Amino acid sequence: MVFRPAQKILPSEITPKSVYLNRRTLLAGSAGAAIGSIMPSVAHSAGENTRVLQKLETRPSEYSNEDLEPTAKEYITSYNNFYEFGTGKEDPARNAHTLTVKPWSIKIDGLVNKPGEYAYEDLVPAVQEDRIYRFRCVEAWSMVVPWVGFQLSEILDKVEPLGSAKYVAFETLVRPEEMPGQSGLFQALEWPYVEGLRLDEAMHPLTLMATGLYGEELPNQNGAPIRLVVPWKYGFKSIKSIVRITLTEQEPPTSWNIAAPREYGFYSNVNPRVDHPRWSQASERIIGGGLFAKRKPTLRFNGYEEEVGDLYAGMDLTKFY
Ligand SMILES: Nc1nc2c(c(=O)[nH]1)N[C@H]1C(S)=C(S)[C@@H](COP(=O)(O)O)O[C@H]1N2
Ligand SMILES: [Mo]
Repeated sequence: MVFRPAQKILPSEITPKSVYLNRRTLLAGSAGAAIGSIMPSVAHSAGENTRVLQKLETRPSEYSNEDLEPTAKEYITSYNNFYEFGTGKEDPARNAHTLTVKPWSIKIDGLVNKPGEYAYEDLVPAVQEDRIYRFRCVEAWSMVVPWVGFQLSEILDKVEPLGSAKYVAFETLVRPEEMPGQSGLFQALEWPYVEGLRLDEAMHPLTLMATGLYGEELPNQNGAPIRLVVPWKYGFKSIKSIVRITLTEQEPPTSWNIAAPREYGFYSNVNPRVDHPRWSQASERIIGGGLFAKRKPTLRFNGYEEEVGDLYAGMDLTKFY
């Protein structure tokens, strides 16, 4: 069993706020010098993102990897992929403060009994769960993130998928006035950023809608106010700042598959045995592990094989990459 029983202590209580909020604490020691030199962006993120992140009401979860040490908040919030704000790892933390995240609503349509424009407040439960998950990017780096969220299945149960629904499609906001990566000459991807899951993957208890991390609301650069987290798949499946969810019969198009179909498939389950055409997926670099940290062997389904392996029984995972 991967998961230990839920504990009473929440991750937000384990790490004192001063440790994860205050950059100076990290930079005080000699290790801080190295952090500063490889991650010059940290200085920007704290000062310029002025949105006050509310503390969230949470409860423990049996699906949390309580045995894993979360990556420091400094790294989770300053080393990001969010191409709507630029392609550099430090761009989202520097640029995303301009995004308006309140009010927020999600349009839910397609093959459901109860389509509509749902206000954020109508979808997000008052008390959410603390879930520590591994997070593995297709670029072969990884973190451990203490998310706050609730199961996507709660939303799907509410809108009642029709029997013909086989897939769930997701869309990120398009708002070039507030998203510098969506304006200008160079556009890294087609907008909106789109992603999708098979309905059974979407209904799986590990599939999370995250609204926070480290016990507080999501910083904009991490996909505020609400994003998907699918811990056994490469990070690009975990689409940020979601404004639309559509139930479909056909497999929906996905952004990275459109951009480079040979390199990024629809499934994108973490798989150390199927290399990316341009690099190995056998091991990963641990973000925040220090300059001389050893690479960690990558786990099948990112360590969640016991929970999700059955979803892919009989499938050739080299073909369905
Ligand atoms: N809308 C949108 N969602 C996105 C991305 C993006 O560029 N735009 N990047 C993806 C990729 S490649 C990764 S690794 C994760 C990064 O999440 P994090 O910045 O919270 O670590 O977000 C994913 N979701
Ligand atoms: Mo990624």
